[in-house]
Amino acid sequence: MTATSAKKVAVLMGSASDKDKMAPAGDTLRRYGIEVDERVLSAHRTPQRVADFASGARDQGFAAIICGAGMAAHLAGAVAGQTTLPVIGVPLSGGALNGVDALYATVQMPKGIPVATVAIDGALNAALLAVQMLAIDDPGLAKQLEEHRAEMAPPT
Ligand code: RP5
Repeated sequence: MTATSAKKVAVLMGSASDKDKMAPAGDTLRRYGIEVDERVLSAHRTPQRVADFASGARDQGFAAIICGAGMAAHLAGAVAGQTTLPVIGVPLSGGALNGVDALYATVQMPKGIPVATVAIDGALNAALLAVQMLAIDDPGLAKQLEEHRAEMAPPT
């Protein structure tokens, strides 16, 4: 399958305990009519499953992969190392450092393997970024994004 026509995005999270914080990603993608596949996959608890999923994601028709994880958050980097699809990292709050650890772990990728990192608990923005990627060659999605922006604008 060619990725250019894909309208499917994966939303991965490191633990079932991340579900509430990652819910805005799936909700937002569905609002734009994009198919979502949400999975709990851990870079340290289930590393082989992460590798298997990420290395096959392009052939499975995914266009982008959103990864949310907290604490020593390796998930986005581990996924990015197994695919050339765009990977968007969501550092999650919690633990002794309340998300600053996850932010640094997610954003500070060494050169060559990028992870587009959003704010701590920024699952909604991660989804919007994925929609914007899909909208590059989809005028319908681009129009939806423009309408959404107009809704957010303060009244004049
Ligand atoms: C990370 O550790 C997960 O992404 C989660 O944010 C955090 C705590 O996980 P649990 O101990 O609640 O499973 O791997």
